[in-house]
Amino acid sequence: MESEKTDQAVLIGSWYASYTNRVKVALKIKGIPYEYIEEDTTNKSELLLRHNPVHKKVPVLVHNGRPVAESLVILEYIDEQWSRRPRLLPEDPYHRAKVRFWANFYDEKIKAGSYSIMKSRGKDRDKAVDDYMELLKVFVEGIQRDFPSKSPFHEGESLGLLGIVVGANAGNYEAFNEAFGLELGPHNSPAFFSWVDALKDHPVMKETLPPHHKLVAKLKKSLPVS
Ligand SMILES: N[C@@H](CCC(=O)N[C@@H](CS)C(=O)NCC(=O)O)C(=O)O
Repeated sequence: MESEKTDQAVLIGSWYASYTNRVKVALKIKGIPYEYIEEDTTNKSELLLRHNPVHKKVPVLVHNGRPVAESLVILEYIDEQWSRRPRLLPEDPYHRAKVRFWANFYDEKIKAGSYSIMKSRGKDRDKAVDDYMELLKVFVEGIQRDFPSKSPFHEGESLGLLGIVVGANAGNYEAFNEAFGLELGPHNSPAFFSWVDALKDHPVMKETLPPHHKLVAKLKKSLPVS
């Protein structure tokens, strides 16, 4: 259903959060005008708490006054609500299921793995990096197995849901390396980082990813105290 003349989309988010940036990319890909409200997650607003009382997290998309929370849910909502625009999910139900599966794997395992790296030091850090590489291997092999002939990161000419999820997060890997003294890159997983390098060069992704130095400074603040 599209009633664009009366549509009002408001995104509550945080500039550094890839969860927020994936929603920004989806709205831009779909060409949906939106108002953006920056949230300070260290001092949560009444607006955020009212619209996401369960998780109290960004992002929240408020569409015509009605809130939708959880970024993957929001991406699917955007795709269904503005269905005539470039699709974010494939037409084929099996491929849709596989895209959802790998997007969930990315959030539950790979993003969680990067938090483990951020929180650890010394030998624990080395172990966290090894575990992270193992997860990337599982991801790469799974994608290659499930999508042997077609990239799951694009839908036609546009970025698809999985491309948005991976690009908005791993597209920051150079800032992650600089902030945490790491050297993650193509030598670890040529396939994964070649996908990421292509995704972060997409014009919409490029204009949406946070500025490198600003993100490095923000990430450094999350370093554990030794
Ligand atoms: N599963 C959620 C995760 C969102 C999330 O973790 N948001 C962070 C920003 S990086 C947040 O709001 N953190 C504030 C907090 O945890 O209190 C989603 O996909 O939207």
